[in-house]
Amino acid sequence: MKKLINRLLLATFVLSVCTAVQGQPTKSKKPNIILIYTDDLGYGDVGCYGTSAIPTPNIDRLAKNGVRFTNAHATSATCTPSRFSLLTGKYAWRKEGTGIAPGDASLIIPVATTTLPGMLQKAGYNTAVIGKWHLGLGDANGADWNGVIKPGPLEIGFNYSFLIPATGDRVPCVFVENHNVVNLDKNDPIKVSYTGPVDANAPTGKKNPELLKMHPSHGHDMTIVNGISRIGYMSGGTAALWKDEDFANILVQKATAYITQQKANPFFLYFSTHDIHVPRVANERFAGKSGFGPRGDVLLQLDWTVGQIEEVLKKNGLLENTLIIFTSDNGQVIDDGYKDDAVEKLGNHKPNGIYRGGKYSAFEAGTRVPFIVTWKGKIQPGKVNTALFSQVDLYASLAALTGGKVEAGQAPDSKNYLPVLLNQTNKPREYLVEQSINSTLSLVIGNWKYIEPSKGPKINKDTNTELGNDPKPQLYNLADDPGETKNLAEVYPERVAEMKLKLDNIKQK
Ligand code: NG6
Ligand code: CA
Repeated sequence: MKKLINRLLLATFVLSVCTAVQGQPTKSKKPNIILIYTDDLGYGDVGCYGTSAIPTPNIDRLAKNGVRFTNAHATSATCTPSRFSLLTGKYAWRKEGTGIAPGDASLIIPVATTTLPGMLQKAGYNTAVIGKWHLGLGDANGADWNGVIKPGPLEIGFNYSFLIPATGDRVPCVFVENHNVVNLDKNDPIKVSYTGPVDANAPTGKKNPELLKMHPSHGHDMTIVNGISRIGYMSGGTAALWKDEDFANILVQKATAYITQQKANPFFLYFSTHDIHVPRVANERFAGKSGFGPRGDVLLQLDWTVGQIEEVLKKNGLLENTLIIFTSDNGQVIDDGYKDDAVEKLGNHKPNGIYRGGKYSAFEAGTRVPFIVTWKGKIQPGKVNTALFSQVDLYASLAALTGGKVEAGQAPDSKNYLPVLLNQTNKPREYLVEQSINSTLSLVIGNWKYIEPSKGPKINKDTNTELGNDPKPQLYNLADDPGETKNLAEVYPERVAEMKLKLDNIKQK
């Protein structure tokens, strides 16, 4: 009965949003949507998830004012495939070339796709991406960093973009606004290569460690920008080079400007923070403040960022009409390639919570991430939702919320779980697929998790992450054993066979 009432309430609510829109001229009645997509934030990195030693009051307030999910997942344990799935509603493992993208990759989302922002655009939204992109830019020849950089976000459904093109640790270390590098001096053109140095005389992290303010622990020993060596080689573009210390400030400024400008329209902002990815270089306001080294400092900075976004919404009177979703693209990692004291200063902070693995892994901490949703006056405050939920469902769920349309052939893996998103039910997804770095797939149904056999390595030695690979099938009961310590595959061979079959069918879909 309660369920039925909830459903009716939801139907009336969605209907009233939509009729208000159809009934003109109350265009702004459609809710704004802000998706705060953080980078490498672990399940336990946030105060309200119970195992963080680092205060995150602003993020915790989102949870206090909204709903906190305990079983929500990114689709993948790394960035590019998670973002691909989020924006297309399609599992990345269905498409070749969607693994971690090099900084000179071409746009990996075909321009014919109606993406999540594209769908919202058609439903009357102004759309923006601000922050980390990491989905490639340019055509098959790659991006023309010195000219018009396209196709990119503007060609796949965004009205505005301000990007860290790949990651903070990959060249080119410049911002791209819409189709152009910001502050580019035409007389100092940018050259980028991922195969070898573009300027044989230029210092690199490998040759010139004396020039570094942060040293690599693995990889990351190529071109030096701002005293930090990166992945890949670049030269030129000196006036355009970023300072890592400014990332959070600049992204907040851009988001504030966008929200303020668009306040009369329904808007969708995909706000993709650099924090807490490497290199972890906090602004001086946060550097040294956490007591947990740079990783803790950028976590404070991320929390500040979230507070700023809420503040600008409040200032513009938008909190009642804005759905805020806060989550991460994959789980935590401690040493991801720089000697930044993250291991040494971890102390009693538990970025994994009770889960095993981490970024890159098939174990739960690869994809189970913080997921918080607030909407003042619409979502009951202070609730916890235990439903199994996938970020791949944001596409269809947000379509349902906004009167948008999932067109035939688009978003094939996305299902409408709007009632879950708004915490009107905790009906779980029927099943969920997780993808690890080496594309080992896991299937979760209810409390059961099946990890398919894989010849991949057991451990990522560089990051010291258990990857969850095993040549034998694995089966875990996540209710009894959330830490995935007891492989029950030999105890329940029939369940293993069933889940294998189901996964094979999903793969072939
Ligand atoms: C890895 C990088 C790591 C990080 C990751 C992508 C090395 C040795 N490691 O290849 O530092 O950049 O790619 O992270 O280069 S993600 O969050 O964008 O997926
Ligand atoms: Ca990431």
